Amino acid sequence: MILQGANWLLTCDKNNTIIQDGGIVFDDKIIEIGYFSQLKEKYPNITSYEPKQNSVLMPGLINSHVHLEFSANKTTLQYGNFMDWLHSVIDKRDVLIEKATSQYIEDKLTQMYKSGTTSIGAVSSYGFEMDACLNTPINVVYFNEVIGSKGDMVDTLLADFNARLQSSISNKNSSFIPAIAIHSPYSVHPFLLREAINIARELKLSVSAHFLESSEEKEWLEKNSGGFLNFFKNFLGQTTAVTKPLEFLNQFKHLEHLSFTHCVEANDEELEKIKELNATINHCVTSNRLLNNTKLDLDNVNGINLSIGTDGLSSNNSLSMFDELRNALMIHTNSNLNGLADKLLKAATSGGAKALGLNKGILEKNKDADIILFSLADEIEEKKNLSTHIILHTKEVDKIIIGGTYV
Ligand code: MCF
Ligand code: FE
Repeated sequence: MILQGANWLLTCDKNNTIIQDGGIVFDDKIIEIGYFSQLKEKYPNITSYEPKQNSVLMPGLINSHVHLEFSANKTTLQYGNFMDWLHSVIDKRDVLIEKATSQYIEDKLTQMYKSGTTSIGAVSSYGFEMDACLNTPINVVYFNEVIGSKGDMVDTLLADFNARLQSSISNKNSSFIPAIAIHSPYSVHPFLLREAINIARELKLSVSAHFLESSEEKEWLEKNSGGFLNFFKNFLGQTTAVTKPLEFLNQFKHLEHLSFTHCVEANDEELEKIKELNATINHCVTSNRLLNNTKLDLDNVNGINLSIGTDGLSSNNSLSMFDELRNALMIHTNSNLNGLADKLLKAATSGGAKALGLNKGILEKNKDADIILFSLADEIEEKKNLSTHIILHTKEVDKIIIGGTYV
């Protein structure tokens, strides 16, 4: 059992409770939080670390949506237009995937925990990054992706998906949790969708899907026209979309941990459905900007759980959650700054935990002890600025605790 103190303890609970000169007692789970001095009296015989000046304790960050297999991209893929990006991914994915060796991905994961991330939702297209995910101390919810819209390919694709899923299930442990990703409404045949979701229900797996990321996707699904028409005609010989947006959402009933990534083009009815499904929106603001998509209207998603994802290095220049949070803080210019910063930290912790189905993301009794500790350069004059300054100034953290162990 350990007592760790800090000047500022952010619980990231629903009231955004902050304890000044706080402390946390933990083993693999959190045992108690409170004032450091009181905890020190109550637990006089355990190892304890005094609060350092301007130190902050908070839950480890949860990156709810990342594609590690595309980590080798830096200047290869095209940004600035969604269709150009998609074409470039299809053109270059083999090259990129070959470059991203297990060691390369493990190094990225190391950078991720050094910058405060203790859990991720990793979308796996091929299963090539599984070893790296098994070797990292980061908790990984491993989303085996199902993709393919052509009717005559569904049996092969389902068999391939099942093989990857089974392989991840055989490696399951307390920090490697198999899950299912549906690529998107435009790219997954209704049969594959139904099968994959049935498996998720049966095995109680978390599910995630990209949803209404671009205006081109929306136009294709609603009107069978726009930038996607040529794409589908040329690559797959299809001239109509395999589903409508609401039809797609309606397949996701009775799943406990469900998230939709992007949703920037979702209308009120679709957002209402997402809410009814008790699903989370994975917000990936940098990816949306780089692929020329619009930004999520945060005022419109009230009542829907929000989480933060970096997406992959296929649509970002960083996998650091603090970099992502800084971008989110800068892009959402309509929101009140300090209120937005509070909301973002909650989305990056408890919001992500709900999306992935983890008992983490809040500093409270009985949650897993996934905690980060770092120090601000100077004193906080106004408590209401705390989240803003954390987001602005934090690049790496000083201590990372995952499941009660210092990493
Ligand atoms: O979230 C971004 C943009 N939207 C869709 N897909 C991806 C993203 N980053 C990587 N991907 C992957 C996806 O998982 O790109 C591949 C899929 O396996 C090809 S999409 C035709
Ligand atoms: Fe993605």
